[in-house]
Amino acid sequence: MTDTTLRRYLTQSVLDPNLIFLIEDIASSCRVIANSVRNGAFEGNLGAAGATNVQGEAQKTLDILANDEFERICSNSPRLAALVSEEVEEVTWLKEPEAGDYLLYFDPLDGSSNLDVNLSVGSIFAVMQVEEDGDRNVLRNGRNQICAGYALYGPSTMFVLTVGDKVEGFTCQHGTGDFRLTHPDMMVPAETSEFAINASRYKYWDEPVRRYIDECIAGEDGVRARPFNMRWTASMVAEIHRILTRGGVFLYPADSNNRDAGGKLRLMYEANPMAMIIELAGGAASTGLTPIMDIDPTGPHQRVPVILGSRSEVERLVSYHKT
Ligand code: FBP
Ligand code: AFP
Repeated sequence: MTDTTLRRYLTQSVLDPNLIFLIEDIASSCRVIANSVRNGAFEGNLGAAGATNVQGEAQKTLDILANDEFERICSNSPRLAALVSEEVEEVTWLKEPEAGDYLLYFDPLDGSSNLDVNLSVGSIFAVMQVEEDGDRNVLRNGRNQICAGYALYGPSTMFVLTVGDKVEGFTCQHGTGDFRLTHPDMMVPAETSEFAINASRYKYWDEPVRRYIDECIAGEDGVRARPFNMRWTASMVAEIHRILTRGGVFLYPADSNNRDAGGKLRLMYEANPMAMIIELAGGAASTGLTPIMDIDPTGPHQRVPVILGSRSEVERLVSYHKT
C-alpha cells in the first residue's frame, strides 16, 4: 500500500484529469505550507500581522503566507474558476465560469493559535463544480462537494482525501516529499468513549450539550455503560484526525456566547469538508438540529454549530436536541 503515491492513486482513478491537476496543486500547497510551519521560527513569520521583520519589511503571519501559497499554486489549475478562502473577504474569480469548472473552498491554516506553542495545525479544503456557464453562485450546500480533505501538520504531515467514496490517508515521506497511501479506507470506529469540546464554555452551553457532557463525565456511574475520556487540542484538523483514527465525537456547539454569530466554525471550508469526510467514513455530522451538509449557505464565511464523529454519539446528541 505504501508504494501507492498520491499521484499514482489519482492517475489510476477515473477522475477528470483537470480535477487531478487541482488535487495535485492542493497537495503541493500543503507540502509548501508544511515547510513554512516547520521553519516558522527561522523565517520570522510566527508573529502577529502588521509587525515588521528585522529588515523593516511588513511581516506576514503563517495564515496569510498559507493563503498566498494556495492562491499562487492552485491558480495554475486550468479549470479552477474561483477561490473561497477564510483569509479573503470576497470570492476570488480567476476566470469567467463555465459549466464543469471547479470552485475551491479552503481554510489555509486552521488552528493557528497552536503555532506559537508548536502544536498541530492543518489546512482544510473542499471542491465543488460550476453548474452552468456564467453561474457565479458559490453558495451551494455541502452535498455538492465532489472532493474534500485536509492536511495535518503534526509529527508527520498527512494528507487525507475523499473524492466521494472512500477516505484515504497519505503520509508525506520525509526526503522524497511524496504523499504515500498509509491509511487506506479510514473509518470512524462505531463504538467510542472519547469526546472533544472546549469545556471552559460550560456556563454558556445549552441544555442538550450539558446533558450529554455531564453523562459522559459520569460514565458508568450514570446512564452510560462505560467511562469516557476527554481531549481538546484546539485544532479541528487534529481532532478530526484523532476521531478518524480511534473514534470519538467533536463539538463546537452554538452557545449563549456565540449564538448571534451562528457558532464559531465556518460552514464552507471547515464544517462542510469535515462533514463529508466523517460521513463517508461511517460517522455523522450535525448542528444538533440539521445535518451539516444540508445547510443552504447564506454567505461564504457563515458560521455554524458543529457536532461530528461516531454515528451513535452524534445521534444521541441529535435526540437530546429534540427533547
Ligand atoms: P480559527 O479558524 O481561528 O483557527 O479557529 C478554528 C479553531 O482553531 C478550530 O480548529 C478549533 O477547533 C477551535 O477553533 C478552537 O477554538 P477555542 O480556541 O475556542 O478552543
Ligand atoms: P505516557 O507516559 O503514557 O505517554 O503518559 C503521559 C501523558 O501522555 C502526558 O504527556 C499527558 O499530559 C498525559 O499523559 C495525558 O493523560 P490522560 O490520557 O489521562 O489525559
